Amino acid sequence: MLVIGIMIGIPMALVLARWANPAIELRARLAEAGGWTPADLTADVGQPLTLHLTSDDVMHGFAIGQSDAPALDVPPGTMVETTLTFERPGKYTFYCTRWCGLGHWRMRGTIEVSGPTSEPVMEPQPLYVALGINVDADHKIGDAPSQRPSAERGRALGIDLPEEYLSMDYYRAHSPVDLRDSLRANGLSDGDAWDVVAFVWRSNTTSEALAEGQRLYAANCAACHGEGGAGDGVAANALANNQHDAAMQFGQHTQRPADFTDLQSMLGASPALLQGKIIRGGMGTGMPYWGPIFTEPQSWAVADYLWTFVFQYQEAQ
Ligand code: HEC
Ligand SMILES: [Cu+2]
Repeated sequence: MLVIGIMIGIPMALVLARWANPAIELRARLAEAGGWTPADLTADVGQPLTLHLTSDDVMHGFAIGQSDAPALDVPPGTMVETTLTFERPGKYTFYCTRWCGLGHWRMRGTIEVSGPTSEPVMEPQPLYVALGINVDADHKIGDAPSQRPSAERGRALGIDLPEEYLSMDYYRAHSPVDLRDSLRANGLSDGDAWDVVAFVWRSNTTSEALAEGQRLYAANCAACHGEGGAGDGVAANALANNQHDAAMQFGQHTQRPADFTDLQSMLGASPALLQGKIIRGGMGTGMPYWGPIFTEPQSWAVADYLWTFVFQYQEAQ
């Protein structure tokens, strides 16, 4: 009896465990062919969720937003198994990490994780919302300098700056032109004022954040905004001519990607505005939203990195 019990019981237990938590087959296809199927998954806190990932066309990638877990490659024709366990309830976004064409950015899905204590986690308000910044408003200035301001020249001026301009809170909430105007009112020449602005901007980030920002930019932004930030990535013309797949599928009017080397435009934008546009996206312009993909420090790191196209810093020239 005992032997029979073990012989039947163990396989039964295994079958039951598999049955209670069956692996979910998650198929990847180009966004225009349907993206992820299924795109909406559910899980329970603490319960393993096993996924069998396969691609029906080209190489895709799989990662969960706002997590440190490394991305998985999902090659066509093979099955990749992964098991996820979530510690906190909430809505997680999974996304493709491999450039698979113009619709790549739309290859996203969600995992709704419910838990025993389902009190919603209070998300802090993004800074651009708290400051009432309209991230879609034009912010060009009329009198941009003819060359890129230099943090090194600004530092070398050795100016004793009033304390209020040196805090992170000031930096994130103000545009370079705001600080330029304050410095001019304090008697600095225009050229010196811009260099001091570059120095203050550089003082509010770190080499580590800039390196992280550069990595995120190359992986996620360069295809549209270009390696050098000039708005001339491989997808730029399709966006400008409204041939982007978002335009064709949803009748949206996409635009040319922003040019981060355009001093007139960038010097009128605050870090909060840039980070706000990054997390919220463009709402139909073709600029994707990255809020569910990046952690908060990552979204600031990539915003900090955008200033390397505007100012001459020591690194990342
Ligand atoms: C699929 C193409 C595409 C990708 C990928 C993309 N962008 Fe954009 N982005 C755009 C377009 C188009 C605009 C202009 C329209 C708008 O502002 O909504 C834009 C605008 C912006 C702006 C607003 C600039 C300003 O002066 O107002 C910021 C900031 C920005 N993008 C940052 C990023 C970052 C950072 C990434 C990568 C994490 C990224 N974008 C990825 C297409 C893209
Ligand atoms: Cu893909």
